[in-house]
Parts: sequence; C-alpha cells; structure tokens
Amino acid sequence: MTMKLIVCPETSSRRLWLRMAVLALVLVSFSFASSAALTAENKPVKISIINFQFTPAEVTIAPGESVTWVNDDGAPHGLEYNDGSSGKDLLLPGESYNRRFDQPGTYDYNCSVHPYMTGRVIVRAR
Ligand SMILES: [Cu+2]
Repeated sequence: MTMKLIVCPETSSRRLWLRMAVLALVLVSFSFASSAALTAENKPVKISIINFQFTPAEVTIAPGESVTWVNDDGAPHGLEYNDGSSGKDLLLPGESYNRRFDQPGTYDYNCSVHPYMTGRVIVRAR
C-alpha cells in the first residue's frame, strides 16, 4: 500500500491497463477452455440433485459417455435404474455417483429414497 503513494499517476494507469489486459486474457482463455471441455468426448454430463429434483431431469448423451449425479441437496437421495442395473441406495449430501452408458437406449431412473423423483438418460449416437 505504501508503494502506491510513490508511483506517479502515469505508471499506475499503465499498471491498471496491464492488469486489465491480463484479466481479459485470462477470461478469454478460460472461456476457450470451458467450451473445449463441453465438446470433449467422454466428459461426464452432470446432473445435480437439488430441491428434490434431478436437474436437468432429462439428458441426451452419446454411447460411451458418462453421467455424474451430484447430491447438491441437504437430504440423502439415491439412484434406482429401471433397466435393473445396480444403482446407489444412498447418496449423501455432497456425494456423487457416476455411470457410463455404452448401449443406446432410454434409461429411466428414480430416487431410491423418494420414488416420485424421476429422471431420464437418453443414449443416442450423434
Ligand atoms: Cu431423493
């Protein structure tokens, strides 16, 4: 803080510009990185369990891709798949569960604790 008092206004405005340029660069590279992440194959699609709902309730992925369910709620939930594959009886707040889908199809599921909570994963070749 004492350094600021001895720098002339010109230098400090140059520094401000430099900072803004660096910030802009960081923002641009971040948005590039996140858009690349979205298009990257096999990047798990996230479904948030919040307010006693699967959000989004329906997702479409390609064969071989994965879905990660994250319990962002304050209550325990679970995952029960209609295709009979083993799910997760209890997913405590903050926990996550991942499943990879290799076969095309429509996969309906519900919460094992609250069966009225339903969701759907559609696996379809792009
Ligand atoms: Cu639940």
